[in-house]
Amino acid sequence: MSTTTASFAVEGMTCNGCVRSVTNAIRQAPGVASVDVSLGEKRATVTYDPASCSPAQIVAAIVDGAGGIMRRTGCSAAR
Ligand SMILES: [Cu+2]
Repeated sequence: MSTTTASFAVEGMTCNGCVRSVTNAIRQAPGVASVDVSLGEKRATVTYDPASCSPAQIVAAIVDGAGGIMRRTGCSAAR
């Protein structure tokens, strides 16, 4: 499969637990080959197969999978 790499701004991460949540959420999107989430840069770099996934699906995966967690501050560092 041929892959492409894109990076996405991810706001609201405060600790490595958030990084893990975001990483796991992105891995749920179809066609994702690798995920690198940077807490310091507030950024997720995703390598994926553009034939089976779109950037919008990756954004949706982040929002659905991790956005709720972070919005509720379900983050140990934030409590
Ligand atoms: Cu956290």
